Amino acid sequence: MIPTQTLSRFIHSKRRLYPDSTGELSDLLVSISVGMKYISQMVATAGFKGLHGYTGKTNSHGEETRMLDEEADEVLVELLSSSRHFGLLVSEERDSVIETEAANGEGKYVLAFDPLDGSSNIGSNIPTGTIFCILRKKDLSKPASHDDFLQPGSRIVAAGYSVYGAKTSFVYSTGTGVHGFTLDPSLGEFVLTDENIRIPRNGSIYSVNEGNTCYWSERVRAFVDKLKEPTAAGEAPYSGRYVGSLVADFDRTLRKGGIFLYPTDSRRPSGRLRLLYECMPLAFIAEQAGGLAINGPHDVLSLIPGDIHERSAFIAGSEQEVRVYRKLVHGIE
Ligand code: P6P
Repeated sequence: MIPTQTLSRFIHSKRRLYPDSTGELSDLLVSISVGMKYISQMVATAGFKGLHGYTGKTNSHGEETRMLDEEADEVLVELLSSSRHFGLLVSEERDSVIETEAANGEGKYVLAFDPLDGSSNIGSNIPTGTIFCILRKKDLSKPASHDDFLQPGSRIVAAGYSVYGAKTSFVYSTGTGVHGFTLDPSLGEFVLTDENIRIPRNGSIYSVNEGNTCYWSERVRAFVDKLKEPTAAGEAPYSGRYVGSLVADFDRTLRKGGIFLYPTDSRRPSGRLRLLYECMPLAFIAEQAGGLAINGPHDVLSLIPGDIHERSAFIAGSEQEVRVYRKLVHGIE
């Protein structure tokens, strides 16, 4: 049977549910998926094109940038700036907001993305990915501004991520469920492989960098230790899985259930992951799939970034485990 539900056909079929939709959002998602195809190719061929190395420059966070980070960033900025749907862009790789080709009045949306998350793993063939979220401008009658990125995640209109691994997958939501696609290299198309992904209510895997244990609070340590013990009912302890690439760890948690956690610690009191273009988009996906995503005491989607590169704690996954975490660590039901 030939794969018929390509991404474009699926997105446009969903659009028919909203007769008054302009199709702009559908067009955006297809544009983003084109960028992901380019990046998938770049990642797959980086090894013999000598693109695994560093550029010798540092990004706005003082981190050494890899050639692939820069290449992925440039592909997305060029593609999405010319789409004229976005008033402004934000990339992890750039200090400030990025102007686009949208004339002043154009561009109902703003887009924030991490062009190549996990790129530090690229040399060892560990999965990497692109993460994005789309917000509607606060005032459609005005040109986009920096302030349009400082909105709560509950205002996201679409979000998603890709995983460049053994296969290239693309997972997105526009607020009506989470859908997963796989790139068919022979077609050059993303084909629907998982319609309406639901995260299991609980799981048996926990995902955290245990190298940070000595920096955690006592309560975080107690929570993780508890996962490693057989339960009173005699159930086996959780399995530990940590890739060190957010998209890979999150995607496994989304599909298998359990919990991913990157809490604050004494070294990183504000957290390690980026709120706007890592935590918020993945929180949107987690909630759309029936899971939860918190920064500890608060739902990630209720947070308003104070800065486009703000960091946050991120605990996400099955409803049961995330609720137990919030109760044990923060005393919140
Ligand atoms: P740590 C990769 O550099 C990244 O930004 C995420 O993809 C990943 O979840 C995290 O950092 C890993 O951080 O401190 O465990 O190495």
